[in-house]
Amino acid sequence: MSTIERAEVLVTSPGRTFVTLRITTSDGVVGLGDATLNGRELAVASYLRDHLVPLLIGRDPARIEDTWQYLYRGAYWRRGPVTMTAIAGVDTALWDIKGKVAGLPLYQLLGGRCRDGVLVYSHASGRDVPELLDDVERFLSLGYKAVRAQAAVPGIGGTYGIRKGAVYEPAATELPDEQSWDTEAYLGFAPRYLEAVRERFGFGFHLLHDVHHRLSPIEAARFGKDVEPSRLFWMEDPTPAEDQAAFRLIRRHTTTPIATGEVLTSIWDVQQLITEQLIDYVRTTVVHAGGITHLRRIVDLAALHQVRTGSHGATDLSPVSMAAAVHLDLAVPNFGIQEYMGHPPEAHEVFHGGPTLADGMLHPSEEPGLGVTYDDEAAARFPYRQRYLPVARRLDGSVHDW
Ligand code: GCO
Ligand code: MG
Repeated sequence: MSTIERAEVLVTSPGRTFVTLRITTSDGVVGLGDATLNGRELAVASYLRDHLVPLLIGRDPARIEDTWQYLYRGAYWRRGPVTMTAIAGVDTALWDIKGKVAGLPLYQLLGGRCRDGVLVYSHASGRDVPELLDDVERFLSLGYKAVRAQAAVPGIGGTYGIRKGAVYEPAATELPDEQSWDTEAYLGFAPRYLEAVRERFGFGFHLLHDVHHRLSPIEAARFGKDVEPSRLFWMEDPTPAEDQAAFRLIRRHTTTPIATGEVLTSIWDVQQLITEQLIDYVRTTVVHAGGITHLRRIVDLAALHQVRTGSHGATDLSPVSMAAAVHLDLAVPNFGIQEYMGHPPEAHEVFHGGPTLADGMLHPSEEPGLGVTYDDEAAARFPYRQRYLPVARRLDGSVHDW
């Protein structure tokens, strides 16, 4: 029997930080799993290195479900981003190994293709409306069929989702950047620029918008009603995601589709959202929701209730996660859309291979497993740098959801 011989926790910061678990079997097969938790990444590195790696050595790499149950139930302490991201790293690496042993790309092990390619959306942003419109034009001319639009709210310093350099990275400072927030200013401004996007470019593509947990349920209801004429593909995280029952109120008032779940980590955290049909798209991911084994369970529950997938795919999900996401997206019947922001060029010096983009769709690698390799020499050129996500304060100085 082949056994797990080595499990290494690799931390590197090529443009931004990634935590990767690399498992090597006694037969010399190597599997990769992403275990990145932006701004709290070393907690996962320690969870893996100090608590999970000793449990993995000597185990049968083929027993993916059993390993998942062993690590989850065996911890006694349930759920939560650190635990679920660490388990995801192990689970993804074991699926990579299984694909390599079978000589098949991962999507074949998950049931094979359900579609020709994976529809993605990318991020257009601007410091003002003209800059946003230019950015939307850029993505449409690149062939994207779906674009998320965010513009900085005038008069408040800095907000989420606005790209500064070539690639958006919110965890950019050594200590958390303090940004300000004004709900009324946002509610007056955001619906107008979404209208401006539709006026200029029409309705022949999907338009998305991320509210980033900033509104109360009744404010989110007002926002959803207000943007109905712009026919959004979705409004994302209209209110903090952990309050599942709050989505009932939003639902009662608007037909704007709702997506949530990028910060949620288990089937229990999305159960009410899905079974009560309070959302249209579930944004849980391979990396933060316990790996392929657990995310597949969430996706199946969602399918029963006509909820589709719309997995998080920001720059903080490594190329390993993105590859895993695309294999799963290709193979599940209730796929909706995949977020895809790309990565800084340095990240591609460390991670080679992975999905390719053509006509607004991602296509997985046909290599066995995930199809991504890790370059140790390149990684050594990008030592770990600590960076934090920002925090937001209301105009009166009190802390708001970032
Ligand atoms: C998105 C997200 C991100 C997050 C980021 C936090 O929808 O893409 O909201 O951009 O802010 O992943 O690290
Ligand atoms: Mg988001």
